[in-house]
Amino acid sequence: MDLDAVTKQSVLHAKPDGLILQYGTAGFRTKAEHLDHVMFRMGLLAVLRSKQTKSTIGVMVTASHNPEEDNGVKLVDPLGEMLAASWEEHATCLANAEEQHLPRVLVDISEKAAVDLHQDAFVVIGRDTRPSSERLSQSVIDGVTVLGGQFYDYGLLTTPQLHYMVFCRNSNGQYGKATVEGYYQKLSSAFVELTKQAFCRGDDHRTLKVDCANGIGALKLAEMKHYFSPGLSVQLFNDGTKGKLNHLCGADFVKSHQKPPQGIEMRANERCCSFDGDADRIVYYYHDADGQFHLIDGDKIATLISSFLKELLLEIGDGLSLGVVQTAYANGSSTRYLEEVMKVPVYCTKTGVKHLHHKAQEFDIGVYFEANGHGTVLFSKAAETKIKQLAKESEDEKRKAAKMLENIIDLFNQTIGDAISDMLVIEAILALKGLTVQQWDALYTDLPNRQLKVKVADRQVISTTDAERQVVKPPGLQEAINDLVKKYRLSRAFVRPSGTEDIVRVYAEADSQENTDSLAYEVSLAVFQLAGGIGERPQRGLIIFLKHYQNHSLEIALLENGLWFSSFKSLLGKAVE
Ligand code: NG1
Ligand code: ZN
Repeated sequence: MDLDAVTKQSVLHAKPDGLILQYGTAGFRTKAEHLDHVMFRMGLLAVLRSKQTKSTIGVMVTASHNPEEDNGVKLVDPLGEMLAASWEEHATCLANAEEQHLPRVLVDISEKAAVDLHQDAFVVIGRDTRPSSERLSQSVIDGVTVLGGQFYDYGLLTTPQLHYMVFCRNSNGQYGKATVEGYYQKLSSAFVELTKQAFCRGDDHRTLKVDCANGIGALKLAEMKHYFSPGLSVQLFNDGTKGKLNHLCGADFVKSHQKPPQGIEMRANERCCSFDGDADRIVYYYHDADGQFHLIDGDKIATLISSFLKELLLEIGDGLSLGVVQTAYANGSSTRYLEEVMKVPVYCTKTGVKHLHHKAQEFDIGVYFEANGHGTVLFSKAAETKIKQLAKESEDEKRKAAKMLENIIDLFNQTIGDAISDMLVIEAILALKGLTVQQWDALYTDLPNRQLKVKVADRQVISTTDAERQVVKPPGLQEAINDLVKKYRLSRAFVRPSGTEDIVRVYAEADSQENTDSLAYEVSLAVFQLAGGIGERPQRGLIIFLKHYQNHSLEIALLENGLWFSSFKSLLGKAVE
């Protein structure tokens, strides 16, 4: 390691004094202007990780669903997975090292992780469409080159495409060709093969409206859509030509506000979906004939996919195990349906796909989805081999089912949740089963739920256990939540510090929306009081007051913002006081 060169270069990517960042749920995320040094240092770290694993490592520059002004970075491990937990600590140390300590921290990491410094290093880089992303990815490249690493810059990519590239390269092309073209071809041919049967029946003019969050998904889907048409024709909205990234659109907006994005033309009963800003999440939705909005989130996506897979597994009858992995944010109705109606084992992990992914690897076939629409399906090597063998050798019906599974394996991006890949899987299943979006939605009814954010001085004062469903610290908070939950039917609530935003998240569900909102408010207040809330206190009166208004946008602006009252006042002026 040429530490002098590192020191010289690092001055050009100097760390702002006193800035401390944490490698969180999905890497580092904050305002773009604070990230230059982090990018440079993640370039350095990617080289060390590449030398240590003797593999290609990925670096993705994105802040997913965060506002356009934010940015972020995460490293992708050799199999296309999220960075190993022990290296997250190294990432945090390196990002926070003061300038003069940087060489020592690099040496420390190399020693602790037994990095062979003579080994070659190769890093691949991708970025989303944020205005800051190009400059920041150049800082990553500066970090890679100063440590003597080789790199390939893919430029604009969705996050899951970068994960795919990393795995392709490390599997010597066995997983697929490490090009954008290779990605399009792999997924599209699996989709076309899988849906042949359905489209022969004449159901060959499926259309789907896609809200692309004004992000990278629009560019990539526009390139890809010719590969799978005419079976499926997608119509793109919020394609980035006019609107701002993630602003009033995208999967996160639709899920958290439980309403359609702006900029999409929806007709009654039409199937629509939204990607998030880096196209690793997807949610579906529609308006019914009465104009009521229906959201089909990650939980219902997991349910559709699991029931389809379960049917195919029964047909091949080979005893392969199927499990579903969720987080505490999964709607209680979905868990009940999966366990009691479908008789599928369900597991709960901490928030963040790395946790779900690892749990899902314990099954022959592991389905994992976060309620927000981030998820995929993993097939073990043994399951894949078995399925491939049955697709060649077995008799009619069994062979047909095995062939479908074979194509499904190729259609899923098994490295990480992928909005494009998930969309194609869902469209294939709906076509094959002849299901409408309404029939899919009717599998079960979601319990009313509400997510709120509370601002506190230091969100790390809250620590949790039991897959984040129970608070351990600060004292008294869990007892307060327990007492509040007891007041309502079918109720559940939990709180946890966000790993991507400087807030505490509150989740509540109960038998009615009114009770859910009351519970969410009361829990927010408990957090505010017991965990050092800052700014204005959550206000119950305003929620009740708002019920007299039919305009949902007012209600949402108020509820979503930790500083509820001020945003409310700014919308309606003195009239509300
Ligand atoms: P945080 O901010 O830690 O809650 C959010 C999502 C996660 C995950 C990450 C990464 C919720 C409640 N949380 O994490 O599920 O997707 O962002 O993007 O949706
Ligand atoms: Zn994302």
